[in-house]
Amino acid sequence: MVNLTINGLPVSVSAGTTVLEAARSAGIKIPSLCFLKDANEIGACRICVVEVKGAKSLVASCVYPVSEGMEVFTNTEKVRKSRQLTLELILSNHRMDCLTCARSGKCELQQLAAELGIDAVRFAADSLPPQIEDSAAHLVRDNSKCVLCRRCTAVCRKAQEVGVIGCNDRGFDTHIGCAFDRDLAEVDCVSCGQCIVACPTGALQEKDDTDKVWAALADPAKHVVVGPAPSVRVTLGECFGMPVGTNVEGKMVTALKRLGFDKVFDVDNAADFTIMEEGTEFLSRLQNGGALPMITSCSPGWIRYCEQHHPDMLDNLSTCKSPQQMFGSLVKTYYAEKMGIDPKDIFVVSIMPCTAKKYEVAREEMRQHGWLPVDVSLTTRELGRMITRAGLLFDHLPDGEFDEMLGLSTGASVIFGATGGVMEAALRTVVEVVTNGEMKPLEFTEVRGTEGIKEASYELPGRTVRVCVCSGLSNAKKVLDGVKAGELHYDFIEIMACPGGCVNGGGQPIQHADVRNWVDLKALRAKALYTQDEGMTLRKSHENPILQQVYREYLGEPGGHKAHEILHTHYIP
Ligand code: HC1
Ligand code: SF4
Repeated sequence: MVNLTINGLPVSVSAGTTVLEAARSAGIKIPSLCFLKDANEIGACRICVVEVKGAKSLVASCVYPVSEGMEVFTNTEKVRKSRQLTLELILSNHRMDCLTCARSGKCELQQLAAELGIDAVRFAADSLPPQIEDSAAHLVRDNSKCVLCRRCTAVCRKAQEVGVIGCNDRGFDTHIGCAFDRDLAEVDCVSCGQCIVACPTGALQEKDDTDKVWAALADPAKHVVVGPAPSVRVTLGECFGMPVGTNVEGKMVTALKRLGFDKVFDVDNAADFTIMEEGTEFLSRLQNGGALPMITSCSPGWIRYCEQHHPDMLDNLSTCKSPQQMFGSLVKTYYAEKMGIDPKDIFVVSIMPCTAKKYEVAREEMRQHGWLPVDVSLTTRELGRMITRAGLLFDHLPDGEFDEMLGLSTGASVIFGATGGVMEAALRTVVEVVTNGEMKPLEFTEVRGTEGIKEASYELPGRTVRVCVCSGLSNAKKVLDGVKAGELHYDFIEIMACPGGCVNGGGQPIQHADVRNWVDLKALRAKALYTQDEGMTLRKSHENPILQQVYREYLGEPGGHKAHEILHTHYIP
């Protein structure tokens, strides 16, 4: 252990700890801006400076390691003045339209200004014009609000190993963009949105599609159907200040009904369909031959990455549509027929933790009979804004229930939102079908947890099945490189583009670095899903009575001709 003092208090921490972390452990907050733990530790912004006795100048505490006998001062006049001046200089080059900024109230710069006592802007630039880049389906960049912290470029390069954004030019001209200032839509961005949730300001935000939904809700000719993704129920509460990991399923359903949707179904129900189809497909590939390892296809950011970087693996992808797309397809076929509504009059909205879903809904190979299954995909954040705009006091809402028909789901689908959840859900069904009996235990704990890569083997009659679960595209790359090199051998792989899976998607509520650096969002949100699963009576997709009914009445056999027509797709290199 290393012993030091911070503001005169004795502190003891392990070697290698930074001054910022040591202060935190002693209950002292050092403000920071560019620091994002494990992603961006570059000490560039100089907001986190402190005095260290004997050091020639102030030091950046986020990268400065502790040493024995060190004396640190985090709150001297010199420190306060330096932080204020640094922040004033950042603000001098920042377009401050806080009143109308999408990040207002959730902006780290705004919070810092308040915490550091900036009550006037001495060096305000003449009004800076917006610098909008909105070529991609999922994201809008406004560099007039960028503080050059480089958190976005770090996550894109390190966590995702996509690396399509970086610093262009030098000095006062430095700005974030793609190489040669090409538009984001022209490069290999996978639309994951991890850069958005890493951004401290309003420089990056999702493309807001709420107006399209308000318009549909106001159109009497439209029958508007909505379905939220598995993980949204355990994150939406954060938009309203609730603790991370609060399950608000009932309030969310009531909010959707009060917003005026004609039917509130559940994408969890579609996730059960995904398991039936994907499980059947996997067994068929095992028994009849087919490209192995089979790889899950629900994460559109991953699909895009696969198309761009591993086109030779496209045959390995499951042909199943994602639950989002199965949901839209079932609404516009089965539900439309049952209700006698022309699918062209149905407007399907999905609520997703994901920005890549905005890109997925418009993929042309999803088109059926002239319509696209999902009309608009909103992020959790956009739904939060709609609820606020409608004047619904979220914490006052009573619990509601999903509408029948496509609203009933099982615990297997609930856990889809966490990394390993799709694999576990599939195993619950596959193992039971193969062993032809009640399976115990129900939990496949080996594939749970937030590690980026997990593997396990299961003994099925006649063969061992080797599975792998990975999240974050840098991990996907490692696994795929290993598979191609013949070093890793799996039969079934789950890949989610976002680290930790959908609970940590790029469309999830914004949490400041001040929270993200110290709280494991992925683990807390996932825990809420596993807790919901534990409390459910039905926990295996094949036990869902709605599924059984829809297959009986409409789809025929899982993996059969009609199921293929409605629930599957194909990806072409
Ligand atoms: Fe996901 Fe999926 S788990 S990809 O995170 O397979 O977005 O929550 O809806 O489609 O079900 C996302 C979540 C989600 C799909 C499902
Ligand atoms: Fe990189 Fe994802 Fe942002 Fe695209 S959306 S720039 S891939 S982090």
